[in-house]
Amino acid sequence: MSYLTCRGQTGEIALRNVKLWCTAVVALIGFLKLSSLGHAEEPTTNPSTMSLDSFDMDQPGSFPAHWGVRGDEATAKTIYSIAEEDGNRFLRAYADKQDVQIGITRTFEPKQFPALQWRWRAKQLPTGADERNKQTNDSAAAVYVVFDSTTMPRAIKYVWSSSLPVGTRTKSPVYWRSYTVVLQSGDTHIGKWQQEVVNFYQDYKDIFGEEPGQVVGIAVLTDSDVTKSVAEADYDDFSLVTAEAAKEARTKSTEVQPAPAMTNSQ
Ligand SMILES: [Ca+2]
Ligand SMILES: [Ca+2]
Repeated sequence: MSYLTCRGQTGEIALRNVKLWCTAVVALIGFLKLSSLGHAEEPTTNPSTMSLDSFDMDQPGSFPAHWGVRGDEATAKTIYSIAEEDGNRFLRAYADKQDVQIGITRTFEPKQFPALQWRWRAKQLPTGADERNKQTNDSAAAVYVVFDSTTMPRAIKYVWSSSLPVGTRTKSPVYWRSYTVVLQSGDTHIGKWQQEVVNFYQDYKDIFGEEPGQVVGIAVLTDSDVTKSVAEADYDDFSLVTAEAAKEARTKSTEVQPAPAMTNSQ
């Protein structure tokens, strides 16, 4: 049985001129949009951060332009769409007994940008979910950092868990090369934007006991299929950051308000 099948498509812009569309059996990313780290949706003058996506250039109601789908594309489009509040656009996910992952590919050395920051807001927790067991492995929100390979990647899955305590680290019950790390738990902060920053480089070394290879992508998943419930969450402002910038970010409050939109023009 073939582990991975791919089909190529024409890319939409020069820096993303090769786009491979992959379907993996159990791999954590089945999407692949090749691009250099040098590409970011928005240019930044701050070398300590590299914006991956703020969604501010996407049309409300649309599927996020720079993201690929693992699994059924039509289903993904019913789960993930751009929403707008107070002039800020962000990624909204609403999964009704569904489980489809979407992601964005950036290939780079993790020592260069060892940390990822974003903000998220769980709005509905999948009922009875517990990421330790296959039968209950759903999360209101999850952000993956995918390493080493697109065919047999290792991954760290940062979750907003329905039930597991913050700080829990557990091996995935469905994919042996992935570990789950709990950043938020239950309804303590539900409905409120939470700022996160993770040093995935250090987490990789702690979890897998060796130096990572290249990062190959970032993915998100809001899922509720095995608990047959509903999961709902919003995501925004994904950026890569240097270790120094991540240290500064950690000292800030975890509860944040949406940033003003960069622009409303398209
Ligand atoms: Ca935004
Ligand atoms: Ca699931």
